[in-house]
Amino acid sequence: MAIGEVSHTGNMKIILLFGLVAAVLAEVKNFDGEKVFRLMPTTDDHVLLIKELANNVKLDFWRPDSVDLVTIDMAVDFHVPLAHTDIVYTMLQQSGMKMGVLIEDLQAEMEEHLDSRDINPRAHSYTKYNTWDTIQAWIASISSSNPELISRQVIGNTYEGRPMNVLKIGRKSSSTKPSIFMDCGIHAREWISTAFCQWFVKEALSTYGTDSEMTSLLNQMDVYVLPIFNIDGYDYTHKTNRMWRKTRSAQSGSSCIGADPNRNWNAGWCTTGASPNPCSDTFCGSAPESEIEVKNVADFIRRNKSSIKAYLTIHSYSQLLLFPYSYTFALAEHHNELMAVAKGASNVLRSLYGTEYTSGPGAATIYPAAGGSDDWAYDLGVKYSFTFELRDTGRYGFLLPESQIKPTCEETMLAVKYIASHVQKNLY
Ligand code: DDK
Ligand code: ZN
Ligand code: ZN
Repeated sequence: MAIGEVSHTGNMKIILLFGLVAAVLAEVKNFDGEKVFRLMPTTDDHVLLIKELANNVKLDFWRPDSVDLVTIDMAVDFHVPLAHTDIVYTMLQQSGMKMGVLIEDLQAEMEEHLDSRDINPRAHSYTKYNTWDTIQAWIASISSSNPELISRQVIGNTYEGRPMNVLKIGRKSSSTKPSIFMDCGIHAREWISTAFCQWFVKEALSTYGTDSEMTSLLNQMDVYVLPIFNIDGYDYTHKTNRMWRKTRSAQSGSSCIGADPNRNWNAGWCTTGASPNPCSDTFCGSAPESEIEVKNVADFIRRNKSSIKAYLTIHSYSQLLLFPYSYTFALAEHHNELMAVAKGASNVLRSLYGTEYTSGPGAATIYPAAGGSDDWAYDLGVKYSFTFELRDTGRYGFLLPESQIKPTCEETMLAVKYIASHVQKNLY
């Protein structure tokens, strides 16, 4: 065809193609020019102002996880939709509250945090943020890689029907061994958490037989790993909204979607630091275990209650190592021992790259929050129950660059192994 001549059907195809691409792109939330603010409320008026702002503008709270949890003298990080940036900025400036901008352009940061140089986006890598499809394929292949050390079981499906796989790692034995249960990815946007469970499985398999601590652990105990708890939410953060936290379940009487899977456990359920409003990011759900993912895991832990000696749950961000309670300020029966273990684990974590962690009971260390998995497991009788909040402290927040996956996982491994060896020495 000569230059200048136009093929009509070819044009139509191109137009259709553009339309399709635009439609697909339109579904992905764009965060161009949107900012993340860090505030330091030091008076009751400051706190009131933040609550008032949140009442009028849909703020996306990063830390704490909802406006209901904001109190005096805590760092408060939130992401502001573009349309409200100017008014929020002006009101904050007038209040005299100490404030700064953590992230200038969320979209730019979002593109930058995928900084791994791995070229094949579909291949699994321990140093990048894998999609659910890639993780699912990885689960299948790693669990059949070494039948002497690893097996898997499906403990149920998610709300949208995805299979929840628990990997069991430990030397095969004819009798039931004492065990540790660890989950990652309760919250969808906390991608470093999900990366850690994959790293842990790889390290456990590859250092068994050479690392004496790991060898002894896997000889005597089993470690159950749920690499990704909130699969529906995680998939949604990859495909539609990077900042999603909750499950993806429908809520009767509301157009808002999902409940907070770390407010949905039967432990002081919805009494503090959780919201009865389905539109809140800390919505406790319609009842304890209303979320099928929570029910599946709770059932698994109840079924294996006599063997499970420790429960570890991995979140981000803030660099904290927490233990019960969060639903009350009352100290746990084993407070002193849990505090000593948390401090020991934080010290060994820091020894690698100097990363500082704060340890303590949830209510006093981060905020009162009922319905959490750690409190539930503890009250069920799992004494060694810990919540990790991994890197960082807010520079990147949930958008921790892929280049930090390796150091974060390496240092976290030391803490997890420290806790595991304490558990192993104190079997009960
Ligand atoms: O769920 C939360 O808000 C954070 C992790 Se993003 C943990 C809060 C402390 C443990 C609650 N049982
Ligand atoms: Zn979390
Ligand atoms: Zn968190």
